[in-house]
Amino acid sequence: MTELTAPKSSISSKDFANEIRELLKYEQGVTPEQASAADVYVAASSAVRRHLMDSWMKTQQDMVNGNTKAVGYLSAEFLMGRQLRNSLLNAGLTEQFNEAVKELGFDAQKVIDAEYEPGLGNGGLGRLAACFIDSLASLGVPAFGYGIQYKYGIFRQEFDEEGKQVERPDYWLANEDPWGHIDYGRSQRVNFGGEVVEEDGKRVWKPAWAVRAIPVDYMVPGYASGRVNTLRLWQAKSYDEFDLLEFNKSEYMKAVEPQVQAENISKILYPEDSTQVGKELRLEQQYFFTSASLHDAIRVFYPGQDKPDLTTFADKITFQLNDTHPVIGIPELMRILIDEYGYDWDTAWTVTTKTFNYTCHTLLPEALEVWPASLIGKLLPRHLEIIEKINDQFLAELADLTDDQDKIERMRIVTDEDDAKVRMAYLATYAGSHVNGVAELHSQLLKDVTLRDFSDLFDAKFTNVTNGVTPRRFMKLANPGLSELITEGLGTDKWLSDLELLKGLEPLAQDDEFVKKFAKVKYDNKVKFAQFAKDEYGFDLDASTMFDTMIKRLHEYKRQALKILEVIATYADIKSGKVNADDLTPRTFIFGAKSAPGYYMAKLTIQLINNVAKVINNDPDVKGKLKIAFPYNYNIRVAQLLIPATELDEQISQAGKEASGTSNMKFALNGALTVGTLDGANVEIRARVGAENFFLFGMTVDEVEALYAAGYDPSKYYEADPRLKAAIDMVANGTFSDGDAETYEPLVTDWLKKDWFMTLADFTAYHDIQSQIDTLYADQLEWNRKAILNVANSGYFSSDRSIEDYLERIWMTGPLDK
Ligand code: 26W
Repeated sequence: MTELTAPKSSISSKDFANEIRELLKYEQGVTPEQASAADVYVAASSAVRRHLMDSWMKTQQDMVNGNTKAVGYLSAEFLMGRQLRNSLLNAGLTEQFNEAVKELGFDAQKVIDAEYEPGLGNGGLGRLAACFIDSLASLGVPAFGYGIQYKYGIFRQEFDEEGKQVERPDYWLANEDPWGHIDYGRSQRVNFGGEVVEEDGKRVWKPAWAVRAIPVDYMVPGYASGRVNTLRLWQAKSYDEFDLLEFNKSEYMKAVEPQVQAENISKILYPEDSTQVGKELRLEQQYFFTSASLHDAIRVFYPGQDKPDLTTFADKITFQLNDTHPVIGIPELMRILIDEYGYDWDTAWTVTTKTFNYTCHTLLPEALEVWPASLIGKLLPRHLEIIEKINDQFLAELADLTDDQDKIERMRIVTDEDDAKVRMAYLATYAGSHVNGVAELHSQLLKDVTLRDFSDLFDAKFTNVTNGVTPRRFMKLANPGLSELITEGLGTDKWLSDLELLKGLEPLAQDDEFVKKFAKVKYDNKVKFAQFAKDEYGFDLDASTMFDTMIKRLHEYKRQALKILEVIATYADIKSGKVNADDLTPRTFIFGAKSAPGYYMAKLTIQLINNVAKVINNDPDVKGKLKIAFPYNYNIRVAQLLIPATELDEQISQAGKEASGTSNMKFALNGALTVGTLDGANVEIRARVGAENFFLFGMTVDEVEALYAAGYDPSKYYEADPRLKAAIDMVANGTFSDGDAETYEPLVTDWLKKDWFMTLADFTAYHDIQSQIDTLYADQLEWNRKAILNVANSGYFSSDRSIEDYLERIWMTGPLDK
């Protein structure tokens, strides 16, 4: 007997259909006959919100009235993905929805597809925030996600005739957003600029301008917890709608200028990933949402109190700083406590340090934010004073802890130079109670390298929380076939809220019948993806070939170049007759990647992949053997279709560069095998699924270090491996640029002269592992056994487990009472 515990609302499909009809009539003013799929999407979404309303209100009340400390997840990015299916799942309304829309004469998928995906994040960091708020709600922990409701999310990517990336604005709010509830009454004032003056012995900030932060609330329904939390995203609005003095015909544009300026703050998500963007507007965004969120928390937890006792603030809510982007919240809370509520410095410091914790998501020094003190002084003069005072206090503390003057200098939060800089990661590390990395290796490297001086002196602050992903979206919704098979295999669906139960699948890897069913699910997912790729992109994909996927932001350290060079080398082998195409496992290489708009090398790599695709896909010599598919505008929706269809997952970053990775977890949980380096969470995945079920290759962190130290010369590798040489020569000689040798010259020169991420040094090892992959793939039963073992042993990588680790190691709180 299969035990089913998934939430199921008691409402009938008929009644649900009637609710949709009502909403169509009274909200949209259309009959079901007149309605479009988009209308039905809006009405159905509103209906689901209504069903969640009681739980949401009760959760808010219990949170404020109870004594369980809440969590505030401060993040500049929340990459949520589409909401309707997820909300239906958690509200227990999936079946009713499917029936109801049918009854209304609509195709369920068309209704789902009417939702435009909110892309309010760049990649891993933003998606992690989305997984975390899902898990917090599912565990019944009272929590707020706090961020920005950008009007334009991550750009919509297109490819032009030449295969170059073109960025288009992502105006995701062009149509009605039934999920976001604007709450004008709970807006906050956020001040900027001006000066600080001395009044009655006090420092008083006289700001020059202000914007109104208006909260837009999104429900975050938990799975099977009965709890609904809030994602509160702030929208910037001007206070001065019109400056009427300016308002005559010729000055019309000028009249709306202040409004335009204020509203620019929440206009656009910076499309940068892992690089510093020292832009004034970005600092404005960071201050805007952290200031509004801190004030909001005071409003929520001390309702109606003019003189709240904020010494208890850290018992009400703990704030997690998702990377350095919200770190300006530290001096802001100091300022609020001292200037707005009259606390002394030491009391304010005690409260502030207890309130904040910091997660670092990178190892690239260029991604650790640093702001010119002059810029902070201009935008936030009072905050600069506070930061300087924190720095002074820190230096005094350090002087007590060590005699090493060089170390003290290296650790300064505010650098000692003419054009002084503020190091946000250092500020967070000093002021926060805990600092964590996002995978074991990453947390170790933070201690050994990036924040070494700090870990020497404040070791107790440092901890690790390995990332995780939500099984609701990335298994149940993305892979219904596998989910059903797992439930059948385990005899329960409880694994969706207790993912370690997947371990129970282990014996089934030896059961040939089960393995065949598993293989069938994978094959069906491939067919489904191929159909999607046909409809959406016009690709002709062959589901009988191996689906070999690399999806992630385009970055040199992630080494998409390694993958494409290996594909080119194989192509060259076939063309030159060295390899008989019939001896190779036919593969479809699938890429998905956006590049930061200003990242030249990354964009050139995209162009190269597209043009290699053009050549290879049109060459009859390799037809049916090699194919490249590069769907543009990779996003959560594409991920949900592609991950379940993938057999081989590429996680091939240079060791010591990828903080964690999270798609690696999604792939393992969906039964793909990984080819990867010992980097980020790959290390932990391999340890759990077993070395024999993971294709490991490449240098380790120590080997990378040693090679740098010895003096790295990439050209040696080029000379030593004829396949590598052939591949690079092909790029250099214009094979993929209509004979033009100039096009990829910057890439070729970089590979041969610099190759900072040692693509060439790992090339041969990467090739050598390919024949092992082919051999195993030839034995489908064995391949799928290993894939099942990956699923069975990846339960640890649930974001529920990550959140439990945060609760225990950092937040020191837990679920609300039932
Ligand atoms: C200042 C510009 C900027 C913007 C974004 C710098 C850095 C970032 C992020 C920290 C980049 C990011 O998304 N990091 C990724 O975080 C994931 C979640 O922890 C990890 O799995 C990835 O390894 C890491 O690259």
